[in-house]
Amino acid sequence: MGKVVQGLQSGWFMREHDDSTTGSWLPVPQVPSQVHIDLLTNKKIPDPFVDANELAVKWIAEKDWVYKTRFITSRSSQTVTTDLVFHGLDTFATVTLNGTTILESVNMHTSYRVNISNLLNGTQENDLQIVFKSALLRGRELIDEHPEHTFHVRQTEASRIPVRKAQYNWGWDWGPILMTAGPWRPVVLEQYTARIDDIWTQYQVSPNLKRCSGHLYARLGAGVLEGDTVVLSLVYKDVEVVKQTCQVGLEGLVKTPFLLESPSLWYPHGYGSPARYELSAELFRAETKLDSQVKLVGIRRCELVQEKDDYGKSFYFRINGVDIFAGGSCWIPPDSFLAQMSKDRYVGWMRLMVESNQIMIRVWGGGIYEDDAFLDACDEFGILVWHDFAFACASYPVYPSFLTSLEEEARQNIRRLRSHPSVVIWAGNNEDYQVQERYKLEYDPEDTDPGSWRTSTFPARYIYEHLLPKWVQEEDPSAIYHPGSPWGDGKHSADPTVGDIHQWDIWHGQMIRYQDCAELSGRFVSEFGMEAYPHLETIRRVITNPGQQHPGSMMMDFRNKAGDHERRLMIYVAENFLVPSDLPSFTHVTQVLQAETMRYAYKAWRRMWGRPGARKCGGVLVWQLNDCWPTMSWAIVDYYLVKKPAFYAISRALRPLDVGIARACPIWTSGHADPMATNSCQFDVWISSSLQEAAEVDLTVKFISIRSGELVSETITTKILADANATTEVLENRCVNETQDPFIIHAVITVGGQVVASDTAWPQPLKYLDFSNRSVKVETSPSQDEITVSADLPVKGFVFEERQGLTLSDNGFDLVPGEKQIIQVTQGSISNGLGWTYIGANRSSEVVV
Ligand code: BMA
Repeated sequence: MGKVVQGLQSGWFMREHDDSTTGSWLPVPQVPSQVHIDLLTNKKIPDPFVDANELAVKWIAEKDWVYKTRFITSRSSQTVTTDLVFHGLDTFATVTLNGTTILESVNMHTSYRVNISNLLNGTQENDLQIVFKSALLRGRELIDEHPEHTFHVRQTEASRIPVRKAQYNWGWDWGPILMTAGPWRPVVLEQYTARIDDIWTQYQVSPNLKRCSGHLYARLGAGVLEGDTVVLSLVYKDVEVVKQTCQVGLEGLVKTPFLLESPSLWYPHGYGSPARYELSAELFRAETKLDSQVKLVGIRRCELVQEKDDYGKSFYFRINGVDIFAGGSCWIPPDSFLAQMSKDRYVGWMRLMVESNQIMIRVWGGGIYEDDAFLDACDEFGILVWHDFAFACASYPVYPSFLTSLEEEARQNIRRLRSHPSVVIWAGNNEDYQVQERYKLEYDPEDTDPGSWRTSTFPARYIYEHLLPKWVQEEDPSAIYHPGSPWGDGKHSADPTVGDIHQWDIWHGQMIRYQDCAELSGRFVSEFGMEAYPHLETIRRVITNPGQQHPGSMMMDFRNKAGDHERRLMIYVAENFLVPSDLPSFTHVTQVLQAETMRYAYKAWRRMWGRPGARKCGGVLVWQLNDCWPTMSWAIVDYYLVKKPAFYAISRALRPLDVGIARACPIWTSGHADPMATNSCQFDVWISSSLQEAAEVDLTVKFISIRSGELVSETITTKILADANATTEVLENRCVNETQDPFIIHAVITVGGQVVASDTAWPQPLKYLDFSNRSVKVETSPSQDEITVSADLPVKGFVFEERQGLTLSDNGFDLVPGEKQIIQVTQGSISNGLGWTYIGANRSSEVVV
């Protein structure tokens, strides 16, 4: 008999365990779910995302919760096994079936399978009940139970450390404290005679990419007998390239070797197509098919190039022999209530990556092991995934029960992720080595004895440098493992010569000016960021009192969770802009600030991609792509998928062929705010290319007065051959005639007469410039799907006020006299108007298209 799978999605009820707050059982519309979702649906709590309701729902964290349902199994017989599979329980769960405890779970990141064949009520209904204990209180108890360990923590309270639950639930510097509980991933009933547990491949692609050799595997689950057969096959575009019938042996594992000539390789977007093969296994007993499994897999050759060079040791990815500059983003959990994430929302997020030329996404360790929908989308769209293990900003313990739970968690997730071609690196943790440095915990790079790490004051080294690499090696031998993010061969985690760094001397730390990015690179910058407000619609939606809708109000400060955000944001704003106090103008300047930071950073660090043998910087990942609720944070796209101008700045800086201008900012080195220093003339121009062939490029560089729009110096035109996959320096240390008249430097590159990229360098800081009389024109096509923007004089930071459901082809750009910006409205409508503004605009009249 074949396998029958039945999702237990409906017919659930929930309530507080001791019944005192919620009263009777509340209907649960669907599982997966979490308590806040169901309490909100049943109108028992206000929306936790609105105003200060986060505080009004705080009590939920200290309660125990219970979910229950009933189900009938369609078949039962001696030869049929019935399992209940819990793909995710959040977190301390006791599961009973017909009154018998069948599972006690302690780990949100692990799935559980329980054979319930002997507990079923025949053809009658079965009662399933899951009690979720307060993870907050249990975490506090666990700390008390383990006095041998010091639970050092950065970000929120230490009770999160011993609990294997998404760490951001305890709150983070961009997220609320919302302690979830519930069946957060599907609950499924499976009935079968025998089953396939997992299928996967292990392979190697030859250096010349002409051959792929390896094995197809299937691990078999309960019910399988010696003599059963498994047909393993690999199909590409309907053509069977491998097919093998294997006899099942005692060990419950079958494998077959394969060799592919000229395999169709999986490429990240922009480099080729993300080809995938269909891997399948069918389990037979004589002629009867008992089970089957199918998976899309990809084949690629993946290397992390760490070689000694003039700058230290390189750190960059090479996929299918091509060096790839990994420009992209860091990713946090996309919702405070993950059970409400849909596949479509995941796909929507990943589309944004492709739209903005981003090639890599880093799944940050304070969240979860990402959903299959996320990974499938990355595979399909050709996005590289850097995945942290689920540890962040703390000193984790190594007591036996913690390690046992962790081993199951790690192995399961490595297995789940190993067939995804998008996943190119595992990192042991997020910033836990910084905790070791900060608290001066024991760490001797010369000490190679894992046993002594385990008993040191930084015992988690035993996890990151011994256990995790061992488990990765055993489950997925070709996977790349890196002990932490950041980490560099045991040197200081901020060492710019080795490994990856998190560059937080912009915003945090020394609060260095973003204009000085070029001095702040590393071999791979896996985090850096700048805060900005989301667009007005998002703010007004969640801060409902108009009297609170202004910078510095209590509700605005409450929503922004970043420590010292009031000071830090204001310093960066005040250094660069005249400080407005109304919400629309302040929102705008923070957005331009963030976009400027992105322009400086991505352009400067991509320039350091250099050329083969001199790849000084291998990638840049902004902190952070997304938000888990509507807030002011470092996100470049808000919770509702509304893009901030920084999104477009990154998109431009990562174009396959891009031009960059670096212009000196002598004012800050001289300390004199004199006009000559502000209006510096010294500049460089370069071209960044990720193309696989050299490109003939025409470059034009103009020097345009900000006051009059006239040229202040002779235009430079030149033809260049931009090297393939490299940086081509074009003009270095150039100067034009010094003038008191502030001017922009504007570079445009064309290929075959088509404009492919431009860049504009402004005198710094922007606040000294006179932006009066810009004569900005905004015209909409009769069909309202195209907007044309132009100005008589140079304009900085033109921004349309975006909103949910509206998609524009560009935003947050500069205007140069004589050049029109043509924007497509690709989704949504602007028939109700669309606000816009720019630096120095008169905001007193809200301008609409
Ligand atoms: C990094 C991250 C997060 C944090 C962010 C902003 O260091 O790893 O822990 O949210 O900075 O402070």
